[in-house]
Amino acid sequence: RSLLNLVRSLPKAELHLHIEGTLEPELMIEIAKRNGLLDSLSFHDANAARQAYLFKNLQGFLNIYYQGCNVLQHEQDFFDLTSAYLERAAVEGVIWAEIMFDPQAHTQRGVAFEAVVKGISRALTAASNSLGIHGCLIMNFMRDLGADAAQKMLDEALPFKHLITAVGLDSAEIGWPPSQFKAVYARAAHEGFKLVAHAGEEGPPDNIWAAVKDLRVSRIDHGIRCLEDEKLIHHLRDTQIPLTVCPISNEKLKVYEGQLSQKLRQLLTCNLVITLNADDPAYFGGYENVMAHPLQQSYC
Ligand code: ES4
Ligand code: ZN
Repeated sequence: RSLLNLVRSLPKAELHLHIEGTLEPELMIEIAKRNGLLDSLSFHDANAARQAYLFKNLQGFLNIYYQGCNVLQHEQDFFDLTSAYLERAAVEGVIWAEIMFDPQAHTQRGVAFEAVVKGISRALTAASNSLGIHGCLIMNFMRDLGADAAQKMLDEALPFKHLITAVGLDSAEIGWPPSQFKAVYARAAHEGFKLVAHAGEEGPPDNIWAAVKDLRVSRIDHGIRCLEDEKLIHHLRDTQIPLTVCPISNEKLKVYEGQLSQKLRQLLTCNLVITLNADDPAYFGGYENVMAHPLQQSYC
């Protein structure tokens, strides 16, 4: 227990967190009310929402996650969402947070790109001044909207380039191999963005190879299925490309068979660079306080 407290008190970095995945039901309801959207929610109190958060797979989660996104309409909504997360993370000892967001989930519904990026970024600046938590933004392309839509989003992002550090790739993985996004990643690199991508979460190890070789990412989000490919393990070890692992998310989305604790131990014994992260804590639980989770306690 004292080790647990020690870990809690340590300064931590969060490297894989979807800001839309931190939208707690209470705030979702509050924002829905002020935007006149309460009737659009399939639940009317926070407990009912949490009970609906039982997922069979990644797609089952994504459907509920994008539905939750629909209440976010104005810059103030994105500001409030991000401020609430940063306050909570600061209390849990996070001093550096790389915040992912899905612009297309909002621009598709007619929300201005500017409202999204300015709301999130203004909250981060405010928290840097008041809470001592710092960080940066990672803008994700949604894989299942395809490469042309990704190119359009990159165009929209260019005027706000100074506010965004990296691009990433998320949403459904199966059926959307990274190679399709080679051109948009090359352009993003040319524009000065750092590159990351979700790969090997639900999809096969080949997606990790493609993210590394075709997209030229410097970090893999999830990447846990590298364990099925020995050559890939050696490559990740030799290049020290980090994996931002999200054990609670993997458990809640049942992304693979077998024991998760076993998988984490394997990643460590292969001498891979891995970090522990929250992913979508409003839906999966966890936040940065992952050490409080029984799964992680076995590592203390
Ligand atoms: C996500 Cl867990 C996960 N996987 C892929 N895309 C995502 N977007 C938000 N959470
Ligand atoms: Zn993720």
